[in-house]
Amino acid sequence: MKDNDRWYKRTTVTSALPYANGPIHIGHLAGVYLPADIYVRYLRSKGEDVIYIGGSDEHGVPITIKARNEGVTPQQIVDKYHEMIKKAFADFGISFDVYSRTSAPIHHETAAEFFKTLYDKGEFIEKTSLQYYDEENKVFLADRYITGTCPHCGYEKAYGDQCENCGTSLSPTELIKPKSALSGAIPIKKETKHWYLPLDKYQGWLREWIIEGHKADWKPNVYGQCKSWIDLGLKPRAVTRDLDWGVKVPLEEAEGKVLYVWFDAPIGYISATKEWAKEKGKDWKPYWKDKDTRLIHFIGKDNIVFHCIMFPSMLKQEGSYIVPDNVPAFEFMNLENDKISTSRNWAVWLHVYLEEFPGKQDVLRYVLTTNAPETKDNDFTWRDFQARNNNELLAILGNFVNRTLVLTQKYFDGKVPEPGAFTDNDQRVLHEIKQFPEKIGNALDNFRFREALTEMMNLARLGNKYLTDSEPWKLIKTDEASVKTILNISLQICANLTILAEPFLPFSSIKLAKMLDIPVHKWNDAGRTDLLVPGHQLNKPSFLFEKIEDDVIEKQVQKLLETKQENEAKEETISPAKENIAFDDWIKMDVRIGTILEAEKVAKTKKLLKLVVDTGIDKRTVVSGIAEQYQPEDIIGKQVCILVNLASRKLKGIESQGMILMAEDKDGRLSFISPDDVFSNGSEVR
Ligand code: B3M
Ligand code: ZN
Repeated sequence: MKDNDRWYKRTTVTSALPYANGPIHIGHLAGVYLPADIYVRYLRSKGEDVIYIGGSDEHGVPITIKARNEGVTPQQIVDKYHEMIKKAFADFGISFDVYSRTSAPIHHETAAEFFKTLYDKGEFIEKTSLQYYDEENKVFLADRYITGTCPHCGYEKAYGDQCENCGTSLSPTELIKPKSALSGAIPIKKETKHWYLPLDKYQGWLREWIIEGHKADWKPNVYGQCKSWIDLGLKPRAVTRDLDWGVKVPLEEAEGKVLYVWFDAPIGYISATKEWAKEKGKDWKPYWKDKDTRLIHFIGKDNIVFHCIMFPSMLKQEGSYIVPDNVPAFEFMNLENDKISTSRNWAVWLHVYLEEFPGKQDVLRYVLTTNAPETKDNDFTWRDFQARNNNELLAILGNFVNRTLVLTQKYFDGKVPEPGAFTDNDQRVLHEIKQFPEKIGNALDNFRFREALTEMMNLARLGNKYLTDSEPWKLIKTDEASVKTILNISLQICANLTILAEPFLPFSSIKLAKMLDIPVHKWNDAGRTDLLVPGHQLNKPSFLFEKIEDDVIEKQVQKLLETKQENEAKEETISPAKENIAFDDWIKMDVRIGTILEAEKVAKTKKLLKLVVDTGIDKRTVVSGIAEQYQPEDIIGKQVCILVNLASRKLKGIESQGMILMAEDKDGRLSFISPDDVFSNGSEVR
């Protein structure tokens, strides 16, 4: 087979391994699994040697946190969601050749062996560093297991890797008053060794392989991200963690350590292939080690660095593997103009959709592909879902097929009629039918799924228009021969649709093939206008699609409205009062009225302003996290309340001597606390 300028024998297609800590939603489908499935079905239809590899990503800290929050083990979490995800994919027609899981023994063996190969080659940098350790639980603390006060905005529940209040990414040692999220105790710092993949060492190869080698065929969003990372300069990346859940590091000295989840997970593609090969009695190696194999990863844009920089570097350094040919990452799908969010239950869950819309898998496949976030984020709305079903699937594809089959039943007892002489219009239509396989195939070869689906629907439009323009229901009275020709050509279009629609609408393709009483032919038969021979007996027609009524959609919109109201209600709850303090504690605080004399933005931060405040006692510098809501020029001269006896600390290299008191409401709006009238600086606040 030829892909642009490269011959290949087979294709290995993977799609990102979803974390087994929650259900699949339409964002996952639109951005990753649906395009991958369409692409694989298309290659299979062309008779190519292709495998589609999937599985659950079952390690990582989010799973251990969910397990701890629910009082169960991580294995119980992944067992529950792995089965749920696997079943939902199967019911939706995501046609994996294997759907495995990274808690499987074959994966632990494969990932450990991969690590050991790189270790034995001396690839890793070994580094000992001080990490926070919880003495009560006798465990090192992963970043998410450390909480404390954000040094930038004072938020007291910041995590060791990020402050969710001001968005600043942090390292655990930056947190003020860090404590263990496991025991609440103050953690100690303890030495620990980890192994690092020296990505900086692969900078040259990555530049040549990606920046020079894939400028033309990788999507701009993918190519651009890789280029900026490489231009920024890559740094060594730790590939081990002090955790007890994951693939154990296969070294004597690494007791209590596991592989970093993003080191082990992509190797899951390889272990899943081994599992598939074992089951099918095939050899897995050609799919990962033969230079005539194409490797294609379908992912969301948040996984680009792992699939274009980290995993290829691992494969390249291991030395016996191929590296990806393409990584067609998609952007994100939003829901009713808001970001899909598992924690806010703001999603259309696949397993719920399948329960509430039985038999309508293809409607969702159609809508999510038509709106696929191929080059920019896109939006799913229930009204659009209804409109696409009623005005496109039903009115064009369904209507054309139904009229053709009903008229053939009515006039010719459901037998394919013998065509007579072709008019110019007939010839034109027959010629156009032949163009569709290439138009659709070319779009799919270049990962342009929306365009490919539109072209498939254009074939149905061609048939619909041909039937409407030629009006066989009128002609039958006077010119039966022409009606035979018209319906024969229309039936050939239906037969072509069973092939060309199959990658996108597999359920409808099978249903239509059954009505025509033919097998779903291979792609190479598409474009033929003799797929149905005269005299062939058709089965009784049924409807491919049905109208979706307003009340059905109203129910879904209402459900989302209730979710939004529940979320707002949660946000509305005022944070509970902190624990009581003694009066003596309060009087230790020295709050004064001060006036802002100067104000400027702090470079490279979104939230921070550097202020000079006249406190009546002195003029001092204070850094304040108010930059997103206040312009420096607007607050010069403003009188504020300032805590003057707060120990000074460095924020972004600036000595901050005190804190401006601000009020913050449930929507995150900020306000100064100012005196009713002009007060002299230094006035005491009690
Ligand atoms: N588990 C999914 C995500 O980041 C992640 C993909 C792994 S693919 C090897 O959403
Ligand atoms: Zn913060």
